[in-house]
Amino acid sequence: MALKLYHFEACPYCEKVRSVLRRMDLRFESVEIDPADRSAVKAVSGQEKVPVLADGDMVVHDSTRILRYLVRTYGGGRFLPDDAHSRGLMWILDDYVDEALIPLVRRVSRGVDAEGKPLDDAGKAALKAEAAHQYESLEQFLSADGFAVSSRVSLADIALYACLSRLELYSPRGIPADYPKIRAWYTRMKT
Ligand SMILES: N[C@@H](CCC(=O)N[C@@H](CS)C(=O)NCC(=O)O)C(=O)O
Repeated sequence: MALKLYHFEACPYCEKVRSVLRRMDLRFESVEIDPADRSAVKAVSGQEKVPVLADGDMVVHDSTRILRYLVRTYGGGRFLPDDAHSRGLMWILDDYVDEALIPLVRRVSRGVDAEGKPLDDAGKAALKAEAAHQYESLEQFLSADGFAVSSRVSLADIALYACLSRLELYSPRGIPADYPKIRAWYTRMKT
């Protein structure tokens, strides 16, 4: 088997890549790492973050770069919208999920600031208000039917779903009930 993925279950960036591999019917060898021990990841990629994809001698780290590599190499055209505007928006959304949403969701669940320092009650309340604002934006953005940037699933949906699915898996609250469009979209992604 040529493809090898270094990852761990709780990692939303890894889930994004696992999901694309599954949806593209690409078989891969799974190297599940201990988040506390990055030695195998460092040895193969020269850095410590997961996911890392090895395809023979080609080693790619960073979930978005891995997606671009997979689409380019194995033809994931059906996950790209047809028109240029929607394609651009798709990559912008992917970046938003990686750089804004995932770090925010993590900080809320851990109750820490951007440097990882514990927040007081006022800080936690401000962070929750920020998360609510992001949910409201997504609620306005997503439609009652269809997907993020077109009528079919694109990489933007997969990135967002990977983030929210880790939340649902590890947080007792999951997606709050007062966001019906997000929940309906989530159900469409699940089925
Ligand atoms: N931008 C990277 C982020 C990857 C990332 O932060 N992965 C986390 C696990 S969910 C990690 O390995 N963190 C270890 C670290 O920050 O040293 C991507 O999209 O792959």
